[in-house]
Amino acid sequence: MKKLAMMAVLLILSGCNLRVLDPKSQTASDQAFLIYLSFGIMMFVVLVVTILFIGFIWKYRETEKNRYDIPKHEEGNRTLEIIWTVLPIILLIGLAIPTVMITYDVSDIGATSDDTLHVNVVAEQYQWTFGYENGKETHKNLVLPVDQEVVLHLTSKDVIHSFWVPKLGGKIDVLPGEENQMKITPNEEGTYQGKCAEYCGTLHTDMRFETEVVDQEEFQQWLEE
Ligand SMILES: [Cu+2]
Repeated sequence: MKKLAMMAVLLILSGCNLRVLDPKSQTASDQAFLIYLSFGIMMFVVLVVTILFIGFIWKYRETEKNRYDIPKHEEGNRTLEIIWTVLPIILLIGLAIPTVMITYDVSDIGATSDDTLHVNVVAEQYQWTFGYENGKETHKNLVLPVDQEVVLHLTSKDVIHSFWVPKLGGKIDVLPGEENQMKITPNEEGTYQGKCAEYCGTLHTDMRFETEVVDQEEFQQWLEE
């Protein structure tokens, strides 16, 4: 009982500041759209199957009249076969097209413009280093300008970490010896919690950080400080 109560408390406390599906960037909005789309398609399938299931149970229930009937044997039904082959294909195409488009767009670093901001994100046990183009470095706070395209270049010095700011985008692995990239355009000012989402050692929890999205002027000022 005590254990259960403690687990409940942990669950409630741990969920405080890392809210998912509350997008504050274009990338996060696109990803949220994909989640809602796949959930919608899934619920549609569940609904249709449930209605048919209940309908058939009712239609073919035992009654006084049919108790001793032997059902006619159906040797395949072309219309039905076509429907349940084609319908899932259509649903999957409807899911695949936006998924591929958004996934490629989020990681299409080649399509950036001249005023894209590039930030080097280096993970190590147990801290992040956010490096800007003018040489400025921070550890606990990643500061980004609002409404500007940002490309994060993510690498690790040791083990596998995972960069995660739920309100700005999904998790992305940070690997040693390899660079992963992520394109985000924050569209609302504010402070968003971030963390390492891959257990990387004893002080893994130290890898929390804050992402501050500020207006352009404030950002330039901060950058030159
Ligand atoms: Cu880590």
